[in-house]
Amino acid sequence: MMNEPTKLLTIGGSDSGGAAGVQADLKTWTVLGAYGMSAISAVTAQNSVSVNGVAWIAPNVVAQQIDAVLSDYGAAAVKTGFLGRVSVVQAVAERLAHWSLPQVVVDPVLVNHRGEPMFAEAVVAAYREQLLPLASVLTPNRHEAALLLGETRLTWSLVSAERVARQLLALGPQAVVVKAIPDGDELVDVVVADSAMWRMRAPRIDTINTHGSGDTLSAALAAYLGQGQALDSAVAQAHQFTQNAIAISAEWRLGSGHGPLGHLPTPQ
Ligand code: PXL
Repeated sequence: MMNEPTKLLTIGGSDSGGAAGVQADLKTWTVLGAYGMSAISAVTAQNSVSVNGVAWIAPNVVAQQIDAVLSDYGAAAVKTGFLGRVSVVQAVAERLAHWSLPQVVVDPVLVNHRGEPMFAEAVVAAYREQLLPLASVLTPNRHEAALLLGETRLTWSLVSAERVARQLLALGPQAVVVKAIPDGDELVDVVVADSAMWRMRAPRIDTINTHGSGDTLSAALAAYLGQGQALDSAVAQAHQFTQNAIAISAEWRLGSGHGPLGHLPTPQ
C-alpha cells in the first residue's frame, strides 16, 4: 500500500518573516508528515519587530485558490487564519460550505499581540455569523474569545474562561479551545465539546519567541484531526507539539524582536 501523506489546506495570510500565518502552518505540517497547501488571503510585510504593510487578496482570488486545490487534491482538514475582511470571511465561508469538509479549524485571528482588535466590528460579526457555525474546532485566545462575545470587561480566571468557551460553543462550533489563560506560573488551555470540558496546563516558558504560537497550535490540531485522531488526543498532541516548538527556540535571537518558534525538533 502506498503511504500517502494527509492533505491539509490553510487559508490565511503570508508572514514574510516566516514566523506566523501560512508559513507557520506549512512548517508545522511538513514536520508532522502531512502535505500542506495554501490559499493566501493577504500578504503581510513584517519581521520580528513590526508589521509594515498588508496587501489584501481579492475575495474571488481567495475562492479560486480554495476551489483549485479542493477540486483536485481535496483535504482531510482545513485551517483558517488571517482573513481580516468581511468579503473574505464571506467568500471563505461560502466555499467551505460548498466543499463540506470533514474538519475545519477556525483560528479567529482578530487581535494583535497586545490583545487589541485589528479589524472593524463587522469582521468580528462575519466570523460569528458565517464562519463559527462551520467550525469543527474554534481556537481563540482570551482576547479573541471576549471580542467574539462582545465582552469588553472580562476579568480572566479559569472559571470565566470556561463560561466563555461554553458561550462560544453555543454559536455553532463543535468544539472550542480557549488558548493560554494565565493561572499563576502556568498557561491553561480550556477545551469544551458537547458536555465535556477539560483543561491542559503547561508551565509558562520565559521567552520572547512566541510569534506564531497560536498558528502552530491550530495547525498542529488540524493535522492531527486530519490524520484521524479523536478531538481529545488531537488537542493534547497539538498542545505538546507547540510547547516543544516554543522550548526549542526559547534562546534564539533570529531577529531583534518577537521571534519565531522552532518547528523542527532538534535531534537528541
Ligand atoms: O499569529 C497570527 C497571525 C496569523 N497570520 C498572519 C500573521 C499573524 C500574526 O503575526 O501575521 C499573517
